[in-house]
Formats: sequence, C-alpha cells, structure tokens
Amino acid sequence: MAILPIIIAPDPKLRKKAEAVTAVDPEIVELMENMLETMYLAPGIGLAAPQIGVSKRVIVLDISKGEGSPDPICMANPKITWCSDETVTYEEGCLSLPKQYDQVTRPAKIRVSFLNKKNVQEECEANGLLATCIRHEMDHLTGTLFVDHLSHLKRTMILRKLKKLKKLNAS
Ligand code: K1U
Ligand code: ZN
Repeated sequence: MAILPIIIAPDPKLRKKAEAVTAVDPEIVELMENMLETMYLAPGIGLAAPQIGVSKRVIVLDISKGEGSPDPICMANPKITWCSDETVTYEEGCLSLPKQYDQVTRPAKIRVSFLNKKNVQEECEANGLLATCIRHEMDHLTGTLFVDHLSHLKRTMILRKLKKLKKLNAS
C-alpha cells in the first residue's frame, strides 16, 4: 500500500470531470486501498480519486473517526438514485482545502448505487454525516468543491487565501 500526496486547491486537477471505471479490477482495488491508507493518515473521513490526481470515479469513506472498529467503504461509479427533500447542515472540511470549514446544506437521506471492491453492483441508503460525506466526495468527481456551495464572497476569500499559502510554501 502507499500514501499518496493530496492535491491542494486551487489546482486545475481538482476541477476536472472524472471518468467512469470500466470494472473494479486489481488496479482499481489497489487504488482504493491506497486511497484508504492516505485518508486514514491525513486524517479524513472521505477521499475522492481526483484529490490524489487520478481522474477516475472512485471514492472511499469511513465516518467512524477512529471510534470503535473501522468501517471502510469503497465505491466506484457512484450514482445517486434517490434523495430526500429533507435537508441537513454540517460543518464541512476538505483535505484539499486545509483548515477551511463552513456550513453546507445537503439532502438528509440518499440512496446510492455503485460498484463495490468485489466489482459487484450494490445499492445502499445513507443518512446524516454519511449522506453528506458521500455527496461531498461525489462532488469531487465533477470538479466541485464544498466552497462552491458557499457565497461567491466566501468562496473567493477561501481560494485566495489558499493560493497565497501555496505561493508562500513554494518560495
Ligand atoms: O473530501 C475530503 O477532502 C475529505 C473530507 C470529507 C468531509 C468532511 C466533512 C464533511 C463532509 C466531508 C474530510 O475528511 S475533512 C477532515 C474531517 O472532516 C475529519 C477528520 C478527522 C476526524 C473527523 C473529521
Ligand atoms: Zn473534499
């Protein structure tokens, strides 16, 4: 397994639309395992392949936050099949936008179909933080960041701050 560097915004790689995978073959299983290891080390509760520079529709999640036993979830080609009208608001963060947090409102419950690690099509229902995290990670697959759900002013301020920090770290 390997720890992969996480891309920090602003970066055009985070804005690209990811490609569907044809099947969860050994190469995709290895990608999923590397993504999980990278996510746990960060630490985070989710990670999408574009965040490590791989433009594929693959996400991993574990919202157990180290409390109790780990509960890793791997999804390829996730697709929302239903979402509730009821919404829920969480303070979101993103490993690609370090130390930036804000409230985002999303559907409280969702149903999602996906290919699992065994290349079998599955459908599951999620609510609360798991539903939010799945939507957050799926946003990464279309080049959307959580700041895109905020006001223009907040988004611009956060992205400007990160651009300055990147410049500073490079010099
Ligand atoms: O996509 C990412 O960059 C991961 C992101 C996922 C996420 C967080 C909060 C709401 C929705 C989606 C993170 O994991 S940020 C780090 C974080 O939230 C966390 C880290 C350790 C323990 C608990 C939370
Ligand atoms: Zn994110």
